Amino acid sequence: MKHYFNPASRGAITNWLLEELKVPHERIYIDLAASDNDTPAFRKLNPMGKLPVLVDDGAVVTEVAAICAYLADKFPLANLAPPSGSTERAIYYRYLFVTGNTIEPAITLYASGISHPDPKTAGWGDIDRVQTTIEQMVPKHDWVLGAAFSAADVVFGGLLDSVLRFGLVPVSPKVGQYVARIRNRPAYQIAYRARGTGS
Ligand SMILES: N[C@@H](CCC(=O)N[C@@H](CS)C(=O)NCC(=O)O)C(=O)O
Repeated sequence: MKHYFNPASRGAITNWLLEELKVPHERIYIDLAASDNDTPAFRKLNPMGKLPVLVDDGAVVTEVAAICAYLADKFPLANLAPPSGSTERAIYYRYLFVTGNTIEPAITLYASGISHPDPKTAGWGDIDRVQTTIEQMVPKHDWVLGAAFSAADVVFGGLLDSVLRFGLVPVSPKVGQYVARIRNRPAYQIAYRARGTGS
């Protein structure tokens, strides 16, 4: 299994999931400043030229949520994904998909000082609705599925961790406390120790 990664990219989130799972894999460092992601070989893997990318048994998986969901299912002993067809699985999917489809685009635009001219048509709506959604979806205690930590916390919590780190939008103390719980996880701390070192 190959993980194309840079610690200063969203690959830090998939790296954290790999650390939660403790599965052996080959880490391939992609230097974005040196345009390693612009090479024909890399573009063949991911025409978007973006990190992270996971290659496993000939399957190329891109997108943070897809990689995390795939790995959580592939290594069930770690209990990072609820059973298929369960109520918990429904909630789990919601967190996996809302993060990249809805929360991230709205926050990215907002942080760039742009508002979409037609938020009713744009799938991610507007920043006010997204902030309300974050506030409602962040758990008061524990994790998004209750006592059981899951890959949904890595995806959803991983984005909120970046939102706080870069001060992208104001958040409530409840969100801050959830991110503090995320940052307290041993696997998070090991994964993020690599951040900025290029290792
Ligand atoms: N939607 C993608 C976003 C990936 C992404 O934007 N990665 C950035 C780094 S954080 C990247 O590789 N940028 C390099 C580029 O666009 O040239 C995902 O969830 O994986």
